[in-house]
Amino acid sequence: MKFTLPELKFDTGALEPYIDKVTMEIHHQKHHGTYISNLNAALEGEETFSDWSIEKLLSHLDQIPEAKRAAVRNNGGGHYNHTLFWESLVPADRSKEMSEGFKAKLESAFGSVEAFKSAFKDAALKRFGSGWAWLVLDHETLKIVSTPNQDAPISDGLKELLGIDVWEHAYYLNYQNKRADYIDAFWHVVNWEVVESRL
Ligand code: MN3
Repeated sequence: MKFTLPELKFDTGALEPYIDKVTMEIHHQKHHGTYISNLNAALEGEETFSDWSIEKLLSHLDQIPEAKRAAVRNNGGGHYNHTLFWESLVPADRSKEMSEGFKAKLESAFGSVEAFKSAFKDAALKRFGSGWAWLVLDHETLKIVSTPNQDAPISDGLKELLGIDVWEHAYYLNYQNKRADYIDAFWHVVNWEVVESRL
C-alpha cells in the first residue's frame, strides 16, 4: 500500500490563536509528509506487506523484517499518530462540548473531567524529550498513557481516543519552551465528536 498525506479538514490558520498557521503548515506538510515518504521507502519492494493497512503494520511490528522494523515503527507510527491527531482537532468556533455520556465515562474513570485533563496534562508534561500523551481504551477501561518518539498505543494493543503531540515541532514556534501553555491551549481545539466516535 502506498501511503499518502491525508488532507486537513480545516485551513491551517483555523486553529489560531491556539495552534498557529505556520506550525500547522510545517507540521502537516513537512513532518507528516516526511514520515509518509520514509514509510513508503521502507516498504518499497516488500510484497508481503503491500496490502497491509497502517493499523495492521503497527499491530504486527514483530513480523516486519528486522532491517525495516525501526523505520516502519518510527515512520508508520508518525503517519498513524498524526492522522489521528489532525482528525481530533477542530477550529475553536466549531468545537462542541463533550457529550454528557462521555463526561460520565471520564468521571467514572478519573473522578472528574478536570482530574482527567490534569492527569492528561501531567502525562504530556512528563514525557521526556519527544513523544505523545494519550487517552486510550485498554479493553473496556479508559486510561492515560504516554509514548516516546512515534510509538503508537495500537502497537501495545490499546485503542487511541485522543492524543497530543508533544514533540517540540508541534509547539515551539508559538510557545517556545512553554509546553504547559500549549497543552492548556489544546483543549480549545479538541473535536470531542471525533474522540467519542472512537469509543
Ligand atoms: Mn508531530
